[in-house]
Amino acid sequence: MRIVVLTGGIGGARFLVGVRAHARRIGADVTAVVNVGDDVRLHGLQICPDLDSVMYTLGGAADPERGWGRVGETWVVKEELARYGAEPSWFGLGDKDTATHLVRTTMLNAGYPLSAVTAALCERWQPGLTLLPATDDRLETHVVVDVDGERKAIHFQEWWVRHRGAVPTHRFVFVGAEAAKPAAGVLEAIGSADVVLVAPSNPVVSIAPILAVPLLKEAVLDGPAPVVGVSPIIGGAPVRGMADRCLATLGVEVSAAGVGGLYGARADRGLLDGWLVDTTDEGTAIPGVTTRAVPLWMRDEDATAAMVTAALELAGVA
Ligand code: GDP
Ligand code: FO1
Ligand code: CA
Repeated sequence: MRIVVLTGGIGGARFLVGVRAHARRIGADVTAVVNVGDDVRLHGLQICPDLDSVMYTLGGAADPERGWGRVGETWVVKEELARYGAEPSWFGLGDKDTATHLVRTTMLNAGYPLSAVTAALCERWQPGLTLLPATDDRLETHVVVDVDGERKAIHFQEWWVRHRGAVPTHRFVFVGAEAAKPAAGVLEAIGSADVVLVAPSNPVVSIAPILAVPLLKEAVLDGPAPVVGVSPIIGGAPVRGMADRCLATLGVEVSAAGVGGLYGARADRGLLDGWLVDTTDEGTAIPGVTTRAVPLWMRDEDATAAMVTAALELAGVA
């Protein structure tokens, strides 16, 4: 069996730990198609937060408390940059993490596409599945906000990290998405998949930028594989992060039903055949989508693998 997972950073990474466990048991092949909208170039370095969250988590090197970056991290580079007054001071580059960005940026500058660079970085981390960026082209999420009485578009990282989303927010723009092509290997993976899973990632700033790549979205919507999503919202709140703020910007209710409705039914040119919600949200109904309620707290690998089993059952491929 071939499984494709659309994913963002930490929520998606934890889900992939369960996907990998299940896949090992049944001998399945897994490809993760990862959001690149969070990517940013700072201090001359190309930083890919979601790809790195997935790579470090699956490689056993992620910091579990912080939710991003490396466990056992040190911050000498950050402190030294601050002493130079080098901006942005609100974004923390860990020393270990910086090595990743140095290798990545050197390879990108030499002309390698991000998909090839990611494969090279994964030779060290051995994530146990194929990691692909959604696109090798430039695609960045920007956010239209009001700051100091001025309306402007800022990079997603400035909105998320510097402002913690706590500024009047009008919309998210996926700069470059219209012209972006799926990265090498993405269309092949989706076209030969037996099932596409949508991780319990932020629907607005992790999953939407992936689907903003026109040919990628078309491949999923018109492809042969059933599509099953897993709700990141449990009992009317995100488990962590700011999906509530993101959904509010779109005027979408912060609930499993709200996110399921946002994705929509495949029959109506939406994304989903099936929608997995938490038992707390039993009874969630999305027109045209088969829903099922199971525990969705990713406490550990076994609990997460059980979610994956339920998702594959819902897809009819278990
Ligand atoms: P980010 O890119 O690092 O923000 O991570 P993602 O977009 O992949 O995932 C963020 C989402 O993961 C948040 O909206 C959380 O609600 C969701 N999430 C985190 N832990 C859990 C969990 O245990 N269960 C479920 N269902 N969702 C979770
Ligand atoms: N998140 C923060 O809240 N503060 C930081 O200083 C920060 C630095 C950082 C560096 C590399 C990286 O890969 C991620 C980093 N993050 C940081 C996380 C990141 O901003 C967001 O959590 C994601 O982009 C949202 O998915
Ligand atoms: Ca993200």
